[in-house]
Amino acid sequence: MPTFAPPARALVRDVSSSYARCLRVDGDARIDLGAARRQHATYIATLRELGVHVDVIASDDACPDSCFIEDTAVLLRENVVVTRPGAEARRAEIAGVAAALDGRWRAHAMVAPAMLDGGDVLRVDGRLFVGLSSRTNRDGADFLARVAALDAIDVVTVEVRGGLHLKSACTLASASSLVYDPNVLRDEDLTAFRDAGLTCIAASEPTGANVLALGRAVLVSAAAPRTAERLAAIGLDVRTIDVGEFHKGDGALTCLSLRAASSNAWCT
Ligand code: CIR
Repeated sequence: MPTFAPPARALVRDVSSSYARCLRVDGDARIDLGAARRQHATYIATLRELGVHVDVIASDDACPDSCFIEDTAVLLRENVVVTRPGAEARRAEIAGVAAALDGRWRAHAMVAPAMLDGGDVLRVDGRLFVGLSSRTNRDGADFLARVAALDAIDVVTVEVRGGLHLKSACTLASASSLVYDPNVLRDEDLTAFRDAGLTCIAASEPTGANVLALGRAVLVSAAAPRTAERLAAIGLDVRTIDVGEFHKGDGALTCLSLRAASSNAWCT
């Protein structure tokens, strides 16, 4: 049985000089590129401090959203799905990421009409919960399910009724606990997660629902101090980091990396 462990490796992508033109719901939110780059550097340094080997792909100035690399690929065991992102404006990001994935995985490029963003894919051990959202359709979930089956990983779909992605509304804080935004997910939406053995913890702040579990440590946004306190109270090693400039672009902690498990382990 594989154990839950921090990823052995993570792939991140530098913040594009055009990041201030990223897709976002609140077009009035003024993005500070310099602050975004500093926050991104801290994110990378924190992963490294926690023992994760981080590779950084150069940014693409033609792709404002390219730092949100999680959406572009789903790393499985031997296989990787290179996605077809739901937003057409983001599809040019794929080439740079596909080129950076080394020969460790067999790559499967998603084809139309399938579309899927990695932010809709929540891994819990040998299962992927896939959110059907404005960015991920059933063809995308089916494509992922076919590839995941090659690695003996199964797929369960979940309706995403609010927010951008499934993982904007819920993420793992540890192997056995899930934090969620109670404004987006109702009690009945949590049944599938509870059935998978997860304890569901309501995040006190919406930005608290996207955390990044790295073994016993968990990264929490500095914008979610009460969620951080709650997770510390259940014994997790909470690291708060400021990702405010990425919240302005509708992103958070998981979306800034693609994570690869070490052998005989799984990670979020
Ligand atoms: C977008 O709208 O696609 C980006 N501005 C934000 C993507 C965030 N991705 C993620 O949470 N996985």
